[in-house]
Amino acid sequence: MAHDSVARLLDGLPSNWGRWGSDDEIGGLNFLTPDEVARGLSLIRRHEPYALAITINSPRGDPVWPGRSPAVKLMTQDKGHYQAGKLVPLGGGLEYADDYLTMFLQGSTQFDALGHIWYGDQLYNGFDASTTIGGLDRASVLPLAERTACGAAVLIDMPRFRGKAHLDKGETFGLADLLACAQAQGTAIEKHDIVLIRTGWLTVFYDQGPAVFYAEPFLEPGLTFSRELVEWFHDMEIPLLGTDTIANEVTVDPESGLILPLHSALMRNLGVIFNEILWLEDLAGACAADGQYKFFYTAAPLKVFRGTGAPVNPIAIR
Ligand code: UVW
Repeated sequence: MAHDSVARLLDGLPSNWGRWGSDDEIGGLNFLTPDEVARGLSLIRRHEPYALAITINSPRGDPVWPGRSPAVKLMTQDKGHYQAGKLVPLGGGLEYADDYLTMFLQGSTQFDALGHIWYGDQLYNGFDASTTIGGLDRASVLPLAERTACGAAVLIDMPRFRGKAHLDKGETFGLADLLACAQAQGTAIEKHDIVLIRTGWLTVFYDQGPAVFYAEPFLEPGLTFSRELVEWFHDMEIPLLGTDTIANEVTVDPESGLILPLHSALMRNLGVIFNEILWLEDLAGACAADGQYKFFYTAAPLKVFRGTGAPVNPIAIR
């Protein structure tokens, strides 16, 4: 079924525009009330924290969406400057190293701002797309950073369910697969759960290299669009979706032929927060070892004024 536009594909599906007022810029984070933070904290059993970000400027490279470039980190001063006589120590003999980083705000583990994508000239909550010009005046990453995301989370480990190390290029799964995987794990997905999905795809980047990861056509595995899936996210009031892929969904939806339709259906229309490029391997190993796939999740992206997204190092505590 080919669709000529995402607007037609999503016609009649639920929206959360206006649900939290006409000025709302944080969407699903509204679901993460103090009660939800308490529910998340009650899931901590072993007091084991897991850092869920990948390394920025890794010697093995930075996985980024095609067209974006990896982070560039440059030293502005180090011991060499003192050795070469370019710098003198501060009073008392203090020397120091400094550096700076240039990167796409979406170029690592990050939160997408709700205004990051749009169609039909309207962003999340109906904000006009012209408010993105020169920087996001509405639905930028800053309100997400100020609010923070803390709550109960569930990990869905799709490759472990399918008996493989990682999903393959372009391999898909839908709502029925998510639910079947959760059932096989013995995990109940509850209303307001933060949903993290492992595909194992980032291991292809790090273990097999960028040439394999980016081989044409670039096609990440991932979640596929269906009306039932969007309705489920809406009914379950899922605040945040996180995965270990660059775009949180299969690159090209096989049914409609559209690129990234869930960005529109979930992020723009429902206000579901997207946390992308997560490192889930260690967390998944721990979950598999004791069969506990629920935990406390906490994250706050960097406070970037008018940013379309921002790096984040979320922490899962089991
Ligand atoms: C795009 O915007 C294309 O991707 P992402 O949401 O993964 O940053």
